[in-house]
Amino acid sequence: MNIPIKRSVGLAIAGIAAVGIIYACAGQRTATTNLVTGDAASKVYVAPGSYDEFYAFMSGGYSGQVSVYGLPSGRLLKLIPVFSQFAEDAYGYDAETKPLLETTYGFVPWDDSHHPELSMTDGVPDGRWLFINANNTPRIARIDLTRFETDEIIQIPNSAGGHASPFTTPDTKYVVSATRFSVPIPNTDVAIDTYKKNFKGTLSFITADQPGKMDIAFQILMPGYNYDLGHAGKGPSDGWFFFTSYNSEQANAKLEENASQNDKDYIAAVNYKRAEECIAQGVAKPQAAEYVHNYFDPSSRTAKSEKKTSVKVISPTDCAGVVYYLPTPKSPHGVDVDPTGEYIVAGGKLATVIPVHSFTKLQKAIADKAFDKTVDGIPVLKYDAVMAGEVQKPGLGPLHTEFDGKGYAYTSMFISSEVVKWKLGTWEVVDRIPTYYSIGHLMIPGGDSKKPWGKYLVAMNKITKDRYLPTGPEMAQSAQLIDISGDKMKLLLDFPTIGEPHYAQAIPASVIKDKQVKFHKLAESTNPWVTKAEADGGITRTGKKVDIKMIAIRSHFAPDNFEGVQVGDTVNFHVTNIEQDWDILHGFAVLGANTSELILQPGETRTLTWIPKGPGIYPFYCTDFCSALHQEMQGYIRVSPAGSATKLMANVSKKTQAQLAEANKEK
Ligand code: RUQ
Ligand code: CUA
Repeated sequence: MNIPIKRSVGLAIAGIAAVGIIYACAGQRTATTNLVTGDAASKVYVAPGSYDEFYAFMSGGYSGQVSVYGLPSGRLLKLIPVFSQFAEDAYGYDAETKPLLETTYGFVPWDDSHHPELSMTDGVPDGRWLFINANNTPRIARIDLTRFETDEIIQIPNSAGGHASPFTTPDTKYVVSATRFSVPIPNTDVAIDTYKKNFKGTLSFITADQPGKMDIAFQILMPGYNYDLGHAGKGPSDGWFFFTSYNSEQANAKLEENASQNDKDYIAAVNYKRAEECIAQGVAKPQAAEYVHNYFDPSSRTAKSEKKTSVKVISPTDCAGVVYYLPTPKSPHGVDVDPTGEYIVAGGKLATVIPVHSFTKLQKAIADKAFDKTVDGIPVLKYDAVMAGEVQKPGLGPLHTEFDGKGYAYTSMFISSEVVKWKLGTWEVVDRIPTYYSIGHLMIPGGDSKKPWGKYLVAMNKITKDRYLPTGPEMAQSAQLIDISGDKMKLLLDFPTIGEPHYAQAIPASVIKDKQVKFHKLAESTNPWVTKAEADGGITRTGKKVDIKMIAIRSHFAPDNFEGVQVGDTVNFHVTNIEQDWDILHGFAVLGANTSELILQPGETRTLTWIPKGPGIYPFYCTDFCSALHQEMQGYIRVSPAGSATKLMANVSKKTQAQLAEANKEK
């Protein structure tokens, strides 16, 4: 096996030999290059003017966003702002999108997003929406894939870390979020060393298939472990959800050591249809819990934030059969269900095997009551009774598994930096390929669904080191495209990524590309501040608030001169781009603004709020090179001292000051 990196056995972590990696140095580059076979370049070459075959959606990790790449080229197509402010298009800065970032902790302009998940119909990605989780302030966002925009964000109450999220059910009825950190529920002031007594976990099921109405359907109260990842069942296991947990030791300090003691932790197998029955029978107790739901209405293109006050919580002790624990070796991380829905594959970070559970056996074990014990009302099934098989000697540090739909599974090996291909049913390793370096997630388009498009695999690597021209102490994270169409995996391409992509999903371009909105119909805009025609703009004063309505079109603003603003005023520029043509955007920026510019899609209205600091003349201009006369697209606003006699003026064509005053009166 030609692995161009040297390995040396490193220190032992919790009794498992970890492997330290010495990264390839320049002298070894030839070996690396040899891994790329002769036709690799032609396989990733997408000629200028041609389209890629797949859209790939990568999480931004600590950037809080989603980035969209074309595959196989690895070209970056777009960055979709989700949980973090994004000055490039005013997301989270302008009045229209700011409410999306509201939480019960106030305005939170950042998060850590790990797992993009496409909506599905009958277990197959359908390209309607993309969901993504926020890890730090637990939330789930829904992105509309006709516009590539964040439309909705729901906060998860009774949760302290939204990591196992937002995996979807095969019909997208629910997306889920499990708390990574257990905390007192409801959260309250207790001594940390009362962990075992007071700390609990929750698994949340969130209704996801009705735009504008995402909500917490119910939560299941769980033992105080750490919940890590999840995946829905499908086919025969449809109606079930599987979540990994670690720290079944319930340690509250030095988890590195103290949460690695037990030989096995658990996968929680949740029968959510059973949960629905219990709710129908009134078993769930409504609990006071504050959280917010934020929705960007596509017709006004304005977001609103609303507060919610209660959730339904089920305790497994009151709803028998809702949760079972499957013992799983050594702090499992990923849990993935194969396309047939029979096999549940765990990634045991510190395990020496890849354990696979059988759904058929799980059903039988429940019927036979093959239990070891019960934890907080949750029966723990016998390992041997549910085990389908173990992949022996797969490598070190198995994390995540995806499937090609042809009977093979591909598992990322963090410690030994490789992808391992193995056969479902026989559990034999059939191929392996090194990654550069320290792979986390891997992704096959549709690779966690019923119908994978098993042509490519993308490895998402944590460490980049020498793969690109150096850029100081921090290097970009790196993805690698691997051809999995044949028996042997073939490395095709490296491409740098933004933030830290944890997981990604991809879908054939044909599913999405022809459904794109090209512009927003001005006639249908319900934005309260829309200006639909050139002559309809103006300036109005309400106390110390001044509202300016104006249009942008190639190559001017109208009105483009304003007077009558005073120091101490708050000025809202409500700018409408009245273009009705694809990809014709305008921007708006004003001297001395303490916020980002606006970027206006054709047919939309956005608002920049500006508080002038002193008297003078302030220019504003279009920031998007929209036309030959883009540099002429400008205007002035005059600011006078407080109490000045300067009259309100907007140079609206043919509108007199008297008419303006009259229009003002009507308001
Ligand atoms: S994970 S640490 Cu998806 Cu492997 Cu977030
Ligand atoms: Cu409009 Cu430049």
